[in-house]
Amino acid sequence: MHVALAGGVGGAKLALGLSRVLSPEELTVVVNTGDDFDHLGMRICPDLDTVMYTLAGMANPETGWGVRDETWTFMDSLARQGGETWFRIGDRDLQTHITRTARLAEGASLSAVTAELCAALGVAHPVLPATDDRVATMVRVADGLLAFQDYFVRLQCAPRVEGFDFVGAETARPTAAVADAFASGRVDSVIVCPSNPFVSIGPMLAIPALRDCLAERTFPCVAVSPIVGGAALKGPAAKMMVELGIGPSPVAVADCYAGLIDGLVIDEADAEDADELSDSGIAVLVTGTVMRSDGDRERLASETLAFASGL
Ligand code: FO1
Repeated sequence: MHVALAGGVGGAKLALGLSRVLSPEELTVVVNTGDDFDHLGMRICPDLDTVMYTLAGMANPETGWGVRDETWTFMDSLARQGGETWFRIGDRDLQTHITRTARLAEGASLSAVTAELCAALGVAHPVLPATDDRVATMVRVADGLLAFQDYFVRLQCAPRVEGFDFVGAETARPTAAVADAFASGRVDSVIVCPSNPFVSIGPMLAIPALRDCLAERTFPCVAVSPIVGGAALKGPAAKMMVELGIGPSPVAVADCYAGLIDGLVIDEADAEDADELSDSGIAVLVTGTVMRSDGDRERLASETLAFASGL
């Protein structure tokens, strides 16, 4: 069995590629919950939904998040009534948040609700929240702390970041399904998807028992760099690295995962970083990592799996 750790849009793309070359018995996708928040009375779990919609073939191709062929009647009505519209929830997406919120209020765990939502959308591969406990990513800026979606969506990642806090992570436990997967002795490899190392993968690695699974691994763990040619394909990873004074480069990505990965997949545009990575003891695969088509996603998934199995 292979375990993929995934966050937002970039992570979901590789998770889709992996799901096309591995059966549901062969792949488990563990997803970040640090972005989750309560908004308009609903529990929103952006990364779980991005992975779920992507694997269901329903993701909005323009944004990567939300649902394709979306309509915005709910947002328009909300705007007319003077409601908060900085976080855009489409009509087709709305039902997911309502169902999740209602089931959580009934006492169901996030794991159970996620499994129900995935089953209803025909997603066969296990999509597991990293934890059923609340973990909230906070962004440290000059003025104090910003809740993640305030930073990411409302302020469009404009403030300069000084660091991150993952509130609740220290006492959070991996879900039973995640713990069972790692305890099964059946893990062939862990693939860290090309998600933002700080805010998509970081909150999961801040959960002590999950971090220990990687730190004490008996299987290969490889990451795919989300930084290509000094830029992030999507999102603020490169901007964050510059503001934190550590990059942006695949070497900086490897530093984020120090002691937790055996190999890094980097883009041909960053081939000159290969020697420095190898010298630091990280195996390197140089290939095309930009996923424009499903063919790209499958090829990168197959190459990453083959790379991991050779370590
Ligand atoms: N991202 C945005 O940039 N703007 C939005 O209005 C927005 C709404 C939204 C609604 C539901 C959902 O599941 C995701 C949504 N996202 C939006 C994406 C999301 O906030 C981020 O991509 C992730 O949290 C980062 O991985």
